[in-house]
Amino acid sequence: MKKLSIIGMPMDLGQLRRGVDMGPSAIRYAEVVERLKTLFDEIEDLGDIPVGRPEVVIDRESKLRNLELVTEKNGKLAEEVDKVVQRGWFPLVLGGDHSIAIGTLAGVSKHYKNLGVIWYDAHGDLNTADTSPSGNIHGMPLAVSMGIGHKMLTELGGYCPKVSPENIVIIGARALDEGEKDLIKEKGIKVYTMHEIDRMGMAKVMEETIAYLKNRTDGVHLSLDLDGLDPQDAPGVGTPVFGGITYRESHLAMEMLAEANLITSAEFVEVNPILDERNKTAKVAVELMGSLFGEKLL
Ligand code: HAR
Ligand code: MN
Ligand code: MN
Ligand code: MN
Repeated sequence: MKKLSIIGMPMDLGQLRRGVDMGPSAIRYAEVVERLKTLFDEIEDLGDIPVGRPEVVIDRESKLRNLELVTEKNGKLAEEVDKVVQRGWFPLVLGGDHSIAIGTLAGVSKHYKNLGVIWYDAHGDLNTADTSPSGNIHGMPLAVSMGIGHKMLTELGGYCPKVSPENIVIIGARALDEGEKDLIKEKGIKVYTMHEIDRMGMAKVMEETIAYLKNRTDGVHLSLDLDGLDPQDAPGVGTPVFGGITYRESHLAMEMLAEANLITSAEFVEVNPILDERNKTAKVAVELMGSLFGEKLL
């Protein structure tokens, strides 16, 4: 029985641009349930985790902006995701800024001995308070999940780390900060930057990624930041970076993941409908979900 559980996480506290809290609504408006319902035996939408009215409390100064609230809300997300996995359903989390990966992974990872993570993103999200140029926690979740960062975040869910560096594959990177580059080298994290994608082609990148993770993990989480795609295809994101993965390449990547039957949980993040063009980015997200969950062209 294939069962899909959708959870909305309207979080915008991990960065400074308002609007990404409406990501889950935009994705639902793009008919995510309708699109995916034939691909599963059962599908449920659990609604949104309440995040509140962050405009009132937004902290513009800290090196770890909104640390307490980001921790608290991610704790709630982790509990929900944990319950979904426990019931044997596939958790699909709709963001929200990328800080929500801290909660998703805290909920998922306890169910696996050796969780793998595919981080599909223009960014590494490998900063700490010391290396971050912004203080924005959405630039930190992958480091946090490896156990690197503020204790409140790394200890979420009561265990640490959530994922080990050799089980991570980053795809689409093209805007890495110096501290992130150092950490990648120090930990030996596998990264396919845009250079490798251009050079090898997406098919080869995904073949290698799948072979690499299949051997060493007992589950794989897909954390897909829509800014991994080129801004022409996904304009509705807070931190767009030119020269990204195309719409077609992204479909191919999702189709290959579906064929490999590799992914056990997923999140689609950073959709900001205020910055979007007629909900294009949310629609792209839903189409990619279709491919990820096994939609066929023929
Ligand atoms: N690396 C920068 C920072 O840490 C920018 C992060 C951009 N944010 C994201 N994450 N959308 O992928 O501030
Ligand atoms: Mn990201
Ligand atoms: Mn990003
Ligand atoms: Mn398609």
